[in-house]
Amino acid sequence: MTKGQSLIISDIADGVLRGINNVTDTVTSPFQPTSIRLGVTGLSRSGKTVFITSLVANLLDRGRMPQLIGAASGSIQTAYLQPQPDDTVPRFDYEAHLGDLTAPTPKWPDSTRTVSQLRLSLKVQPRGLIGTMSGPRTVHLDIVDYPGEWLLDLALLDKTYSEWSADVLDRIANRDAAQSYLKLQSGIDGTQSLEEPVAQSLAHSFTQYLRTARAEGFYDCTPGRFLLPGEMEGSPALTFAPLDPLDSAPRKSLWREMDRRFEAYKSRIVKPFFRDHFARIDRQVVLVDALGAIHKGPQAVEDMRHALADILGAFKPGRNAWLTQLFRGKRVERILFAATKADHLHHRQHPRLTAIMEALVGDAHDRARFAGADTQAMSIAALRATVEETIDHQGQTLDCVRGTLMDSGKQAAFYPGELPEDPTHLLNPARSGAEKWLDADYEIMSFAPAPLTLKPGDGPPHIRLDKAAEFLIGDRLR
Ligand SMILES: Nc1nc2c(ncn2[C@@H]2O[C@H](COP(=O)(O)OP(=O)(O)OP(=O)(O)O)[C@@H](O)[C@H]2O)c(=O)[nH]1
Ligand SMILES: [Mg+2]
Repeated sequence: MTKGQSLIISDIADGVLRGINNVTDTVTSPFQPTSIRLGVTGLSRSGKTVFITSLVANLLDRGRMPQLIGAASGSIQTAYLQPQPDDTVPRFDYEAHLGDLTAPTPKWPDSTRTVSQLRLSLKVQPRGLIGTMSGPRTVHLDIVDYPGEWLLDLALLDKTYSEWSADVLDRIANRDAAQSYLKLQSGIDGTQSLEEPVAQSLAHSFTQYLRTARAEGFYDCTPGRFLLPGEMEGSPALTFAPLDPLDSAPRKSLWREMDRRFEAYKSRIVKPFFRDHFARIDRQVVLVDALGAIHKGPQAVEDMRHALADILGAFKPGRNAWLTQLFRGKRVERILFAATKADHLHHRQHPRLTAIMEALVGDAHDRARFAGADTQAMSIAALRATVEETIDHQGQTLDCVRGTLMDSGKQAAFYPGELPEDPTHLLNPARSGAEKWLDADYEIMSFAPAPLTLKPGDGPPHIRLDKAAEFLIGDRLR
């Protein structure tokens, strides 16, 4: 059998398995437990870990969830954590993250670099006549945390190594951060036979470039696993880099081996992620640190808009034949785009942030809708670290937020600047390549989480987490 044939057969097998899962998913009576799989994603530092931790804490103790109808009406009777059902997926370390956030000197949780999962089960007593007759039912909520960068890798599936290399080299040609890699690459003859140290130094230098690019605010930093290697670090499937395309290269040459490793990355890393995690998601929240990008400047905003469009492309069955096969008969039903860390802004500015969020995902929004998903944009803070304060400053009143600064540990009131009412005032300069915002500077401070004293029955303070939960899963909890 040729390589091509075996690939096709494994692809069909994926599709068949998916089909079988669908059948078991849908044949559930109202009396059996149902499960919802909620995907939580976003680019690195967008707020995934804090979101999940606070969501779970606020579902366990629902005193601050009035907008979650099932909580306000009392339909949700109890909620409890359970061992998660997927034996090979790391458990989301809820207790450690909550411990960080609720310690006497609270701190933000550490960065997480891989996929993880948590099961929260809720006992729900449906309202109304039929509901009361049927008694309480159990809803298992499986929350899956995965890096948004991994969705960007979907685009690699459509490309050969040669096409990918040409694209990447073209895109990074004028970036300062890439010059050292480009110089190294241009001195390499891909037809030479493979020497592992050469492959490693190329991969190392390319990864260095990706890291710098990420820090500078570029979001098109694929292959995603280069930045978040997890347990794959150092493996051949992560030891490749783009080389100038060649018409032909001899067997055992560096170029041929890079080609082979690129294909291995696709089949051994990208596809299993989509098959085992992505294709099973029912509801999805995409977290976006829009304020962070605005603070970095127009180029970061434009780049984030592109990355979001690519991320959301993954939710459109039909874009990729292999994914369509995998999704057969199933789709992500609801997608929430949430601008996180809204506690950096006085609530008066939240509608503006939401409008920017809506405009940022504009293209992506339509694409997802096209696939039949319900979508919504919102501004939220999963963990509120500030209080609002209006101060007089040189005869002007300023709507500020007050919190503990990360750097100094001191309390300070802070005015972040005024977001424009019309989001195009931000997005247009970004799109047309402006280097700086013309009429304003948007500051952003890093606030430490505030020490908490929680009343019994209350979860941690947040902004609109209940509304987000209602949109995502509320219909199943009434
Ligand atoms: N003020 C405020 N800051 C937040 C909030 N959520 C997240 N942050 C900040 O954003 C940082 C990143 O949050 P995480 O939840 O760790 O983000 P993540 O997406 O899990 O990050 P990675 O695991 O590195 O991909 C935190 O360390 C906080 O500084 C929030 O609701 N309010
Ligand atoms: Mg995280």
